[in-house]
Amino acid sequence: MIDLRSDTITKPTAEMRKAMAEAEVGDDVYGEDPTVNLLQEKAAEIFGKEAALFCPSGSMGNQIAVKLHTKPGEEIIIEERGHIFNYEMGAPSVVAGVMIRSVKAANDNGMLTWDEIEPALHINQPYYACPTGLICLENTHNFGGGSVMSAEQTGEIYKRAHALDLPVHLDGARIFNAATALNESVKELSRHCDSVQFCLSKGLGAPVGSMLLGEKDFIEEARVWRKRLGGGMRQVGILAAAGLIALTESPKRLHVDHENARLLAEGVANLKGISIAAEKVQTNIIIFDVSETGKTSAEICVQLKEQKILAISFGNSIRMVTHYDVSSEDIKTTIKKLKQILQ
Ligand code: TLP
Repeated sequence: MIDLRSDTITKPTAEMRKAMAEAEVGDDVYGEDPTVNLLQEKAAEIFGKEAALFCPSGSMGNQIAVKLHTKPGEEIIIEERGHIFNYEMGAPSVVAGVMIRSVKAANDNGMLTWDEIEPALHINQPYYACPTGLICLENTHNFGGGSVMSAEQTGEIYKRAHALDLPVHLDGARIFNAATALNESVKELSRHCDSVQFCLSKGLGAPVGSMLLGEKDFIEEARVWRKRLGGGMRQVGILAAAGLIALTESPKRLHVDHENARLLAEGVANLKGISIAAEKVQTNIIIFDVSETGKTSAEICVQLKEQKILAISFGNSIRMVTHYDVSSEDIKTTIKKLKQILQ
């Protein structure tokens, strides 16, 4: 199978499995797992944040952040295609008791500007308006096609938000991909946010885990909420050991995934009925519209599966994600098979 459904499907490398087998462990609920502690210290150092918390998933990291930054009855602002809004099963309303005010970015890459955010805010409004409590950004923007937001763009939003006492949370599930594409450090890209979540288990290849980072007090409180949500893990150094390799080694090769994604985008852009601006593909995600092919996206995905290629369909589009288990040969095969299906 050539599995292009997501970079979440990556399997741990031999090096990760060895480190997992040999990991020193302790009870992390008591804060006594040395490998988890090392991972948290290392992540905080790399991101230039005071502290970090190892979470079971990106969703949990995001939801703890939303909970801690807001009060029930408030609104959070997020781009219309944002993951926290669409793919976390309404958790902001369940966990934090907040509503979501989504804003559609004019740019189809999903990146919001302050001019788009500002009219959606409820600040200093009459008491019966629902007050804004948080702005959530996403970098890379998954359903914006893996698009990237520069430190300047984030900085502008952060500066304006802070002038209004509004915190900013960054869903940086794939922030290392953004850093690679922009040739920028993750520290710089997450400087302008009060908290950031990134995933070890996507393109970085760890089997499980995400990190939530922020100020020391925020992370102490996040530890309480992680446990409350059932995310207190015990001898979890076996997972943190893989996470340490993901954090320090895997970013070095992400450019290969980006090259493969570009190759794939250029290949499919030439196929009849497919619409994608290949030159806009910046990281490891490509999303293309198939409405002019005469087939639905679901039909195409079924036919791809018969050819041992997996992709995800939604609406009129198909998403394909490159990762280290996909080679440039696999990309060529995918383009060839897709061409046959569309003929
Ligand atoms: N994204 C998954 C699916 O849920 C869509 C994927 O295959 O891309 N933030 C962003 C931007 C994400 O893309 C994801 C996962 C998450 C958060 C949640 O991470 P997990 O799956 O660890 O809860």
